[in-house]
Amino acid sequence: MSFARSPGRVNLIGEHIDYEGYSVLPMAIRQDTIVAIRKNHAEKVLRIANVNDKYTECTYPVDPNQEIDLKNHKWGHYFICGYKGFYEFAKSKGVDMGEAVGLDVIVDGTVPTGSGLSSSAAFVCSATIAIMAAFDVNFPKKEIAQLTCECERHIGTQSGGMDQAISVMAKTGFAELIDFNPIRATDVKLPAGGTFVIAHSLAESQKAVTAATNYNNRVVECRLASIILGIKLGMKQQDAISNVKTLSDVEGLCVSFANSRGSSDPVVAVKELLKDKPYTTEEIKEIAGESLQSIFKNSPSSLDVLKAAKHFKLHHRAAHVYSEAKRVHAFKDAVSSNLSDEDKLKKLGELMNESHHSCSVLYECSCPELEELVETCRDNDALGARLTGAGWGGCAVALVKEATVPQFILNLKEKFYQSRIDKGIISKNDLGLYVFASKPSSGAAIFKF
Ligand code: NG1
Ligand code: MG
Repeated sequence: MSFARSPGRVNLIGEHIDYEGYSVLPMAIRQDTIVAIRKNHAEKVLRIANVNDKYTECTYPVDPNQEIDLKNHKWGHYFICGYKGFYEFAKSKGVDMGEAVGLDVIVDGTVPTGSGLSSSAAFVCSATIAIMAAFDVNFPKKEIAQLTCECERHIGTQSGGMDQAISVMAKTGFAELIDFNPIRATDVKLPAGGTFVIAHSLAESQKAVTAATNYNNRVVECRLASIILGIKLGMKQQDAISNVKTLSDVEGLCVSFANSRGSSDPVVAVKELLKDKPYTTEEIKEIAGESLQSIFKNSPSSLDVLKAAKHFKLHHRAAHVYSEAKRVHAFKDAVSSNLSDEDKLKKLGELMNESHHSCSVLYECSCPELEELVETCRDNDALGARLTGAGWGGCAVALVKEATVPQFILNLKEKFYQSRIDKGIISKNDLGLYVFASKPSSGAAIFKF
């Protein structure tokens, strides 16, 4: 029997930019998902049970090439993401896995679901690591971070790699600056005297179900913005369509075109080159010289986005991504500057507030409950507050002076949660699950018996 655990995370800054190739700055939380696993040679089936009987037992065939039924979402699908991804990776490494065997699996978890704290990545990572343990295979942490990110894409979201990277590579006491291509983690020691408080807006965001209009829609919009920027910065249409995948891919062009335009700042390029009003499908086709269906022909989940979209807010989305990428570095620079701890915390709070504004106004991934919660945090002396994770519901994170944390939490209970308790939305006894202070915790681990 083997056990694996992997934690959820809170993203401190850098929202919706990992899939555009930009660095982000999350920390692991203590809440985690635990997977117990053993081989079952008698039955050729994957049997996945949960300690919480809200999640009924799921069974799947042992075939690692099985398709996941995305139209019919089940919690066990996340285990299969890990299973498929593990086999693909093992194959690419030349590991001979022999004939597939049955697995008995039990899952237990404390990461709140649909809350922007990455319960999905905690599950996918612990599942993948448990499978590695069951088959006595091991890979370095960096490779597991890359592999688990690819695993989670089997659920149909075009995820960046932040959640899996932090869940696998976190260290107690540190937030991590995560860079991509290739994945790297740099320890970030947060200034003394500040604490991050996580608070749930009580709006649940079911990302696997709303992908076409929310998460994947933004990924598609960013790709379209990059193609058009590439063309406007002098690339041939076909080159841009074939070679430009993300907004970070075109940032370099802004530098080489700086001479003629006087600025290499991509935020300025967006202002000058992308119109403020939304683009229609026809307008984009005109600029790109190719239909959107044809540009995305190899990506079924992007085609779903095109079916659901009326227009594309390219200016706003790109302006968010480039400005948010700068804020991540400003956050890291403030932490390592020679400012006093108090001034550092003030600066971090300001950057968090700016990040929230950008998520809310430019990226439109907030919701009324999150707006109210963030506002309540600021009214109660948070140094800064913002939505965290994908948004459209889920949690906010607030930076609070350590000495005032208990009072801050009491105020949130009174001003935000009490009316929800009165309406029966949550029970008073569960409040501790919805609002809590969090310290940077440790990453994934395996226990074998
Ligand atoms: P959450 O909030 O855990 O669903 C998602 C993505 C991240 C990142 C954030 C937005 C997955 C697994 N995670 O996180 O990669 O893009 O949104 O910053 O899709
Ligand atoms: Mg998730």
